[in-house]
Amino acid sequence: MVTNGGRRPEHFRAAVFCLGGGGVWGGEEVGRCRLKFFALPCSQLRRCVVTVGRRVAGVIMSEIPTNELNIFLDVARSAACEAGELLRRNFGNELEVDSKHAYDIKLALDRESQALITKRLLGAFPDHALLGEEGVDGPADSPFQWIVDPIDGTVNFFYGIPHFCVSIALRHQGETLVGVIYDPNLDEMFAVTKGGSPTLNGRQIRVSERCELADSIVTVGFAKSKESIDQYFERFKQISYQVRKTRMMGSAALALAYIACGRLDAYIEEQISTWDIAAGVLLVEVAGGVSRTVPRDERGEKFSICSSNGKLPLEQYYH
Ligand code: 2AM
Ligand code: CA
Repeated sequence: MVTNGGRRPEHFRAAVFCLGGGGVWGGEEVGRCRLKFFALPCSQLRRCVVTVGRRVAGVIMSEIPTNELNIFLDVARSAACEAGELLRRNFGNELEVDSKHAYDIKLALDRESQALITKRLLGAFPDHALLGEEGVDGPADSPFQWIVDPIDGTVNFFYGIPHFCVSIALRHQGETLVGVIYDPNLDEMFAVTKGGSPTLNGRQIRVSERCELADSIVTVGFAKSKESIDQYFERFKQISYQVRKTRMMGSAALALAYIACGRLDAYIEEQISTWDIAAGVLLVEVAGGVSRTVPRDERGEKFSICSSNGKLPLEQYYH
């Protein structure tokens, strides 16, 4: 990616500095400028600064090589599998409840699952950061950040409904590069890397082809405050008139995974957390769909979302 702050590239002569140094590797024409890239070990070739005289004219972000993404993906997959196994073993057992609110439950197992995932991910990548539903870990200034939901669908889990999952994503400087969603009940592993092929248990998946609302199945979710339930009910009524069926299944991550593989056509939710949707949004995007997210808090952790196969006329639900 090359940015030049809106200036027309033919108006300046550029020099490129690669953070970390190295020899010349190649170049690229941008307008009339020839930008030089530098040969560096792949792990260092992240960011080049383009300068004109003393001014920074732009930044070149390099792609993280596929083999490196696949290493991240493998570690994420095995951490999700291990956490899924922990959930499967505990499903149906007497559970220790950490806290109960009017609309939500937190289990000791949420924390245990996140601790296990953290150990695996930061054990493999100690310089990475981690943001999970149950807290943060690792160096806060790391450009790499794992986004973890150790149980998505905790209420389902607690009530013995076998529809919950583990969701893990990796972001690099805010861009999601890797996502896995593992459903331990069905032993279904959804996995994706940016620019790769999204898969379900190793087989390539794609969003549905349905383009009429009347043919579609849309899953919806409500935020847990009274105000938002009251407000959202009207929209729920409206969409129910338009589509074949609505569903409320209780796991945002699985809703997105199901869109990515064509089981569902859209998902609309008023307020959802970043760890619920980080992996799923990448899955949907790479599988051919689209997701509109609108921030709902200042910390950037809560969003409204309208995600679909990209073929349905859902603009009115873009919040
Ligand atoms: P959880 O099971 O990880 O808590 C249910 O519609 C979805 O909403 C689930 O993915 C659930 O995630 C999520 N959810 C639960 N509590 C929430 C909250 N307070 N705000 C936003 N989303 C929440
Ligand atoms: Ca959770």
